[in-house]
Amino acid sequence: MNSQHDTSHLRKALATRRPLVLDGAMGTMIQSYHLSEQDFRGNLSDLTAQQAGNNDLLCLTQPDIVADIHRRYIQAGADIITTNTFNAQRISLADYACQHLVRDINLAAVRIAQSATETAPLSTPPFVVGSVGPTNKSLSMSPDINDPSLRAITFDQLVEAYVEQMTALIEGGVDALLIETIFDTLNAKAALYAANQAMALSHSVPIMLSATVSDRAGRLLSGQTLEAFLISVAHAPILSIGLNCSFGAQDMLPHLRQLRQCVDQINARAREHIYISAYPNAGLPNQLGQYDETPERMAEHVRPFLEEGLADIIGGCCGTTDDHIRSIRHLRDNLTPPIEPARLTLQEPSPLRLSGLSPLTLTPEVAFINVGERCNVAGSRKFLRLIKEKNYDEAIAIARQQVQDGALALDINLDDGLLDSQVEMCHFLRLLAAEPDVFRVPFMIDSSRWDVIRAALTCIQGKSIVNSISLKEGEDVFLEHAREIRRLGAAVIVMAFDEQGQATTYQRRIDICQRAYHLLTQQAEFPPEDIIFDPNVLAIATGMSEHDRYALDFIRATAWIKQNLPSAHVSGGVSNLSFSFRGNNSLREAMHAVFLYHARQAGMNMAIVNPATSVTYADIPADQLQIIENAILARTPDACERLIEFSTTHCSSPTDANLTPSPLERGQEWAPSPSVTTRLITSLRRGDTSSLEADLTEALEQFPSPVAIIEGPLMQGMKEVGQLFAEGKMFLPQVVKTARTMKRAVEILQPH
Ligand code: THG
Repeated sequence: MNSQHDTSHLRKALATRRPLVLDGAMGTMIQSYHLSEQDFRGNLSDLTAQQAGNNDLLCLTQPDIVADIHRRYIQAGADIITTNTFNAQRISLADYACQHLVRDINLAAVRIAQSATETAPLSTPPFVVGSVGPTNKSLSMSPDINDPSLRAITFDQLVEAYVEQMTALIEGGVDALLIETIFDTLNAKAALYAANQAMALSHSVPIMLSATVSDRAGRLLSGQTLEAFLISVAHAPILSIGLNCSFGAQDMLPHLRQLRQCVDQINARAREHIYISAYPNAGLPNQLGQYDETPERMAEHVRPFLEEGLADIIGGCCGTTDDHIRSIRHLRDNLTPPIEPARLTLQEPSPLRLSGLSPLTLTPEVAFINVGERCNVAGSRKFLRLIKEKNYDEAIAIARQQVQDGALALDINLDDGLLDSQVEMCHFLRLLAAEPDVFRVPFMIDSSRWDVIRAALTCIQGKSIVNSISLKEGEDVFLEHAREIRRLGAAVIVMAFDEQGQATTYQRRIDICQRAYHLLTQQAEFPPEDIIFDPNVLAIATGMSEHDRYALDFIRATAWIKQNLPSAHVSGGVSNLSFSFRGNNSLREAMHAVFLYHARQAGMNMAIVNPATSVTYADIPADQLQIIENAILARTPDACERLIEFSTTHCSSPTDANLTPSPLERGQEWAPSPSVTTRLITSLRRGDTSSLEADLTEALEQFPSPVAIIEGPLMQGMKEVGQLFAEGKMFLPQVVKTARTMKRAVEILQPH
């Protein structure tokens, strides 16, 4: 190990609570040397592409300039300097035909930074952190507005590129990796996955993360809120998290306050403290795209970061120079740190935290998560047909409707013998990534195939739930899958299933869950709050008396799990319970309501359900309730027979036979019909193309010309969108959807 520090040194330095000063921008400083194309190229004459602007290449061709910049930052008072490697991975370097230089650049960059620290005036040399940028490709966003499912790169390709870079940085001897300017959480998750691999190849170093927010609402470009982002990356052992770039310090302040709150919540229950970093730009860009806030003004804007105890690491990004860092250092040295707030420590267990674009935390307030079941080719004939017909618009509409009906998460299952499940899963997830009103909730990846599960996790920026793993194939496979799920940052459902088969009795259910719990928490270091047990909801009233106690035993097992396996949760697929009564929806829904009522009392806090159901426990007529309750709780030996009898006399009409009419089939509620102009504006704002055809046809009759429609309601809609975006009330993926909708509208009008 070449590092001049023990890897815990950085953590110790942060624990003193005196904020550490990070350096400023590399790019701004390089520009001040006015280098020519030839200077960039140096003596590397075999390079064919244009190299001007390939800043990282200077580690090889102009090492003295890079060293000079580091020295200037150290002299200005930086406690931490950053290697000149922001783009030094093969994906970004491909633009300069320099992929073959990745390792050399990174090794040279660390060497240069380390040699610069030797000139430091202090007794403790500054820390050297390895800069890892986001690359110029996004894993969550399509490069083509016409094809939202397209991706310029895959997760595994990005991981491979990062492993190459990070391995060189770590072998070179950096004190930490700084994964910075994160604009897409999925890219960051790939970086974390790669860091884990790179460290296994050499040794561990702390990981620092820094995201960049791109709108006033404080979301990442890929649409996540800061809290959702934090949840998506919290599976990795991170030393610090923070913000860089984005706006100037002044505009960063509210986002930093928000981040502080989220991090404090996590720190309250964490073993290892997560620190916060902030290195803003030198103000907002001027008309020429330059950042020109003076060092003094920037320091004034940074002052509240320190006074309010918002940041533990503080430095500069675009536009900052050694003078800015000197000002910030001066500020730090002359400020008495705020009285340490009574650090929040909470005894209660950590909650389950999930995310889509928004966070979802299972707290006493959100005591129960209902997961929509309808995007399941095995559980909905309609969904299967739509996928087979490649009618993805309507398949997505099923997802959207469930969220509108109140589903807090969505189960997605594409396991079917006639489908290429992995391809379909990834395609569907990538399409959903462009649907912010769907993707705001977390997903549950439902598959019995490991390859499908793993592939799905590499397509989602949020923190998902894997549905499911089990001990079916023994402990080794179980643990291997659990560890990979952890590295990919998901929670997990464990089915009560082992080498002997599915657990159907109370005793087998609890034995398997206990065994799985111990394996996961003791051998895979799986956090118990990320484990969700499913003790098997099986059909009752099948005519076989062995099945009579299935529901009761599920409920009893639930109570046992909640009492004996701390922090773990319980879920189940509720609609399984009533399979014997297919075709009799009203009875099925009543059974589900009764089952949920009792299972929730026993501690079940998640369930896969049809979110459109309107039947509640209290609505069920007393006589019917008693019959159903007797069967579910196995109160009398003939309770299930009674229920079957009751179902034959109270069968719903045969038209009910094709099962749960989804709210979609019941028709969209567009109730008191607004004017066509209002409808078009609403469609644009929502990015909803479903009623465009009809509305535009109507508009063509009312407006003098198609152009008038474009210049009237459509432009009006776009204007509103621009306004909402400027106010931070809409975020980028929503705006992209709007643009697609506008494009579609113009296409419809084209022939006219
Ligand atoms: N545990 C876990 N995951 C699961 C289940 C579980 N995933 C799948 C399933 N069970 C839960 N999902 C459903 C979805 C639909 C139905 C049942 C369970 C259902 N569908 C109608 C039927 O088959 O009668 C079909 C209706 C239609 O075609 O529209 O009942 O237990 N972890």
